[in-house]
Amino acid sequence: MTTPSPSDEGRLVHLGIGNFARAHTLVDTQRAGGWSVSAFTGRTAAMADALNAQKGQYGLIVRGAEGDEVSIVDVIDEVYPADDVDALVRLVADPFTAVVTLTITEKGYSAGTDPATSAPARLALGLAARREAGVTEPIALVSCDNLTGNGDVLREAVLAAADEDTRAWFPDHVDVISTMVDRITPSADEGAAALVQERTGLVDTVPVVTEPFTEWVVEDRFRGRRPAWEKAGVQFTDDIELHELRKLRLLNGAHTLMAYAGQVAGVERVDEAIGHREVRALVEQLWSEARATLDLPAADLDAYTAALEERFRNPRLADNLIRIAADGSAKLPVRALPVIAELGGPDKAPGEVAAVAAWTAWVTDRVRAGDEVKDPKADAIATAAAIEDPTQRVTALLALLDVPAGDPLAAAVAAQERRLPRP
Ligand code: CS2
Repeated sequence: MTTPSPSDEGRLVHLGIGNFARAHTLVDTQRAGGWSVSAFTGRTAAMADALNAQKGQYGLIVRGAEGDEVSIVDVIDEVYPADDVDALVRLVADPFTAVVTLTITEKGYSAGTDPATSAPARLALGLAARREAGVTEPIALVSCDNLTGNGDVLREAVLAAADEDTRAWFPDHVDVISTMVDRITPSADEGAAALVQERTGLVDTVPVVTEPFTEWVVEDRFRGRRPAWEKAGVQFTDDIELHELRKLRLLNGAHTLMAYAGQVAGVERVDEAIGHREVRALVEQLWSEARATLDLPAADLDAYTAALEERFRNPRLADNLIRIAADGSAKLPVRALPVIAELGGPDKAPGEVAAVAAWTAWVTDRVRAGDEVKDPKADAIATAAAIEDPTQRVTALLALLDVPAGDPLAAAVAAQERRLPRP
């Protein structure tokens, strides 16, 4: 019997190869075995050169509260810069490719229909080529970003950019899968490369640092091939929405609150923010509100938030709040605003209002200090944050979250801004 080649089951194409995918999705794909990965970069094309120079290998440092486990991940065949549209089209059209996973961040789904700037639009071109090539096996597009119904959002974004023939062909040939992904992955610290080399011998310019916890819940409706992710502990479900909402509202919601309220209060890292008495009280408040929107037993929610608190307190992970603070205009409408609406307005959700107020206060501080705000709407944020009158300033900032003028949220946010803990 001949040994099968390590990658004879199929090819997975990954879009957006940042730290998160390399700590999560690709690790599970390696554990599943039998698949090769062709990846495309997100923002930084330099990642393609760095990983190709290392033959796709990189060091993974799993940083627990007690110590580090270091291993080499070796599942990537080749990495292309995001703008290599020809390569993406060729790979998606190839029948050996059966799965595309995406970690393109929240803003990637509203990037429009121009393939030069939009990953969903590039995928639409790839699918058109697959249709023209006559490939019959369904391909699965698997969204791994922090959005409610991320598969539905992806489907809309791809179809908006697709030609008419591809739109008609799509339902029979493409599965769009929602998933909930979870693994806190900070930016690698300065000592990470030396640690990887010392423990594994690999000279690695792009190591990944992550936490021990990892979770991936995937909608169970692939018609074509997929990696045997269950071998890596991935859970398949028919009810993805509850998993998504629980994680978005409890983990990501608390993250967003801490990112802004923590920095406004003068701390820099997640473990410091959760250890700050007043910031922690705000997190508790936000959790009690978010929990009221989740149809899950109290004991499950208690266990979930207790585990979250322990993860946030990991003193060795050094997760910087500035990482989580990026792209607030794309995150707050997913993490905080739906809870405020579902609970019946700002009066009913002071913890969620605090998350929004911490954002308006934080961007205002940054803009006025001349510091960068990383956000797809950075220019509009700078203009709004410069407005002198507090009510007008808050109203203009909230408009960037699609909150209409006159909404009671503006007054609640302006009042809450004044109550935020300061150094
Ligand atoms: C964070 C997430 O950047 C953010 O906004 O909330 O990256 C978070 O660390 C992951 O979703 C954890 O799974």
